[in-house]
Amino acid sequence: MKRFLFPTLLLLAAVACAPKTGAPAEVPIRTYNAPKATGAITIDGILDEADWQNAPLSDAFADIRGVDFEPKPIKQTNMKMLWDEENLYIAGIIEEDNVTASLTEHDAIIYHDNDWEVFIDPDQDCRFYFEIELNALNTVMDLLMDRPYRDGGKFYLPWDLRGLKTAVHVDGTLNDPSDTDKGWTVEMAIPIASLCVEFQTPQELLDKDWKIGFSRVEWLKESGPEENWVWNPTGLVDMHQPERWGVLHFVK
Ligand SMILES: [Ca+2]
Ligand SMILES: [Ca+2]
Ligand SMILES: [Ca+2]
Ligand SMILES: [Ca+2]
Repeated sequence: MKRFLFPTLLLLAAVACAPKTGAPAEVPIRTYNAPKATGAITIDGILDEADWQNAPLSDAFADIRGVDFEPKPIKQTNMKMLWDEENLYIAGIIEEDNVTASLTEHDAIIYHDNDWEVFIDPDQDCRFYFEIELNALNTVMDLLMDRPYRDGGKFYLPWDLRGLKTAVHVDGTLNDPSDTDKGWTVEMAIPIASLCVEFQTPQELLDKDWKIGFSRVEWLKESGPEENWVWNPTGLVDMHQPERWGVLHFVK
């Protein structure tokens, strides 16, 4: 009996990762070639480390429904990534003329504010992946998904990304609409060991490419609907399409 178990699990994983009917057949997948950091990265929201300056700037974020979808985002968003043996480092560069944030409790539903969102599936199997959201007050929501909602997935909000460090720098004034801000920057250090929930080692994870999605929720109108500006469009208003996220390649 035991020898049949492994192929069955593989089959389940393949089914879980297949795109569903009704969604666009093909979405171009972006790849980011992340350099290895040569020095320490101080998580203070300020991207003045030489490593950040040398890291490539991502493509500008587009509407979640597609790179050519109209209307296009009216505010620029980019990201950068770095890595070392301990951490994945993420920088978010978010143009914003009116930086706002209200939520202060850990694990609040952060996308009710304008936010910055990261989705990570290190082993690319569309199961057991991570979602991290934060606002301009650096309030974090982090959770673990067992699989996408479309496959009956459940989220586990009490899960916290052990050792996660995040910081935000506001270039302007927070919650003061009387002036014009330039934007906000996010700096994150994500311990690779804390993403090993499927019996991998950090080195095993670093040996291969990851799936990674970035999204920015922007409430242009208070009444909504919200804008979803993303690095790799999924083709529909739903980030929980892991096979359509971009690829993180670790440059060795
Ligand atoms: Ca820094
Ligand atoms: Ca996974
Ligand atoms: Ca949590
Ligand atoms: Ca302001």
